[in-house]
Amino acid sequence: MTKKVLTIQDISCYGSCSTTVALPILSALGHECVILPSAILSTHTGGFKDFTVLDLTDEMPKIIEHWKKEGIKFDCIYTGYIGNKKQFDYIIDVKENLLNEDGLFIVDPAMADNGKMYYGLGDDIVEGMKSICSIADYIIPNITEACFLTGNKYQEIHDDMFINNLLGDLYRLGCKNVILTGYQDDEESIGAICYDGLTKTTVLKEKIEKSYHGTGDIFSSIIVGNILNNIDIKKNLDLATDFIVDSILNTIEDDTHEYGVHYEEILKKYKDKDE
Ligand code: PXL
Repeated sequence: MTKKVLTIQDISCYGSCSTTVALPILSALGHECVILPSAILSTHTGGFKDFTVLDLTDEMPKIIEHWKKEGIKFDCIYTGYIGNKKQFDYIIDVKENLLNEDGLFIVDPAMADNGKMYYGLGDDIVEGMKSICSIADYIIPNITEACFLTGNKYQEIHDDMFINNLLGDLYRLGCKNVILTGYQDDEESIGAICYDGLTKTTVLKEKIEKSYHGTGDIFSSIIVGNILNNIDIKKNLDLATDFIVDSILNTIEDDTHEYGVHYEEILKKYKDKDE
C-alpha cells in the first residue's frame, strides 16, 4: 500500500541532493512524497561559491497550519538538512500533530562530513538535531555527525570500542534505532550498522576511493522507502549500500559531475529488477 511520506529538508536546485533526490527515490519505491522545504538554495553548499539561499522558516508554520486545518496526516516524516535552528520547533510540532499514531519519524541529521560541519552550520544546529534525534524511531547519521551528536572524537578508522561507544551514546539520545553510515573497520571496506539497543546488523562493502556530495541523502531515501516497504534491515542496508557503490561507479569517469552522483540509471535498473 502506498504510504504518505513528508520529507523536511532544503531544495538545492542544482546538486543532486536533499529534496531533489528524496522525491524521485521515494516515489520509485512506491510512496507518495510530500515536501516541506526548509530553504531554497541555488546549489548545495559543498564545493560551490556564491550560492544563493532563501530561508523558508517563516513560511513553514503557515504551511503546517494549513495542513492541520485540512486534516492531513502522514505515515512517515523524514527530515534532512536544516539550516535554521528555529525550524526544529516546527519539526517537533509536525511530528506531534501530523504523524499518524503508528507513523515513523526518521531523522537524517545531515549537517557534517569528513570530520567537519557543513559550511555555515554551528552548535545550534547540533543541539537542534539532538532534540529531534531524541524522539526519532530511526536516526541515520554518518560517523562525523555521530561524533558531533555525542561529543566523541572523530576518527577515520573505527575499532570495536569506538563503534560500540558511538552506537551506545547515539542510542542514549533517546531514539529507537540507529543506522550509522560510513563505518570503516579498515582501509579497504566501508559500510553501515543498524543498532536497535540489543542487536547490531552490519553490512560492509569494498571501499571506492572517491566520495561525492548527496550520497548520504540518496542512502537515507532508500532506507526510508524500504523500511516503509517492510524490507528487513539486513536486506535494506545491503540494497542501499550496493545502490551507493553502483551510483559512484557510474559517475567516476565523468569529471564534470563532481557535485553529486549519477544515480538515475541505477534507480531505473533497481525498478526494472523489481517488476
Ligand atoms: O547533502 C547534504 C546537503 C543538503 N543540503 C545542503 C547541503 C548539503 C551538503 O553540503 O549543503 C544545502
